Amino acid sequence: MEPKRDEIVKHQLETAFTADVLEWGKDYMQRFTTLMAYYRCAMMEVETKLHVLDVEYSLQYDRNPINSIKTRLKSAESMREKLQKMGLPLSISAIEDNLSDVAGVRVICSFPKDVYTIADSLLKQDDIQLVQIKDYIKNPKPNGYRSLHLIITVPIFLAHEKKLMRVEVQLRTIAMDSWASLEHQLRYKKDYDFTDEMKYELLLCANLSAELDARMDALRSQVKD
Ligand code: 0O2
Repeated sequence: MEPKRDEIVKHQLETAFTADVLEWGKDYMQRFTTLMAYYRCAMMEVETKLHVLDVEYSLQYDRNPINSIKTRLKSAESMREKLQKMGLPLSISAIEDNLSDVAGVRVICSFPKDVYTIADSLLKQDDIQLVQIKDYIKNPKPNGYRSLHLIITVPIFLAHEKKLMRVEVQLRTIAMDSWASLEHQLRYKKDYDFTDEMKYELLLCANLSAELDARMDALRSQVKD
């Protein structure tokens, strides 16, 4: 931007907002950025714990129970939509107090049994607190979605304090993940609802993926035997 234009924009902003309002906006952004950094630290903590478990199990059993780990921070747009849906104010404390999935860790395991082994080992750690568990593997969603969802708190150690941060951990097998990823793509790419036939077809695909998991798990236990 040219210096002259820059000056005009600055002047317009200064007359539209008082210095107090601008200062408040700056402070608010700083608090939001800090909170997001804390969530990022919490994801790193959980990711490290999972890597350690994977290494330990691979030493013990000569194979890796975890295929891959993905982390994501919820976008500001998604947080806004969710708060509005819940009828809550768009504020930093509303995010901290009411949203459990700002920090998300997705763990893709090799076999269904690994999902529970990793979840149990993570939950046994004395600095991890379980807030909520949703077992969509034992009780799949009506559309066929399967995964194990945990909401946990994990401490992050800052220079002068310890903060407990909430993290959503989704554990699933490769087969569950491929179904969920494709279903997500289909659902979000089209701006129309699935027809009943499409919903039924998706459910059949989910059942196929569940059967694949069960058969692979049976093979895994034979190899172990
Ligand atoms: P994103 O971008 O993945 O974060 P809530 O989380 O409270 O809004 P709910 O239904 O109580 O809603 O939570 P739940 O059941 O624990 O599921 C939340 C997350 O699980 C979703 O996050 C998805 O990641 C995943 N999920 C749940 N159901 C489905 C499904 O039918 N298909 C697929 N592909 N994923 C699902 P977000 O916030 O939708 O999105």
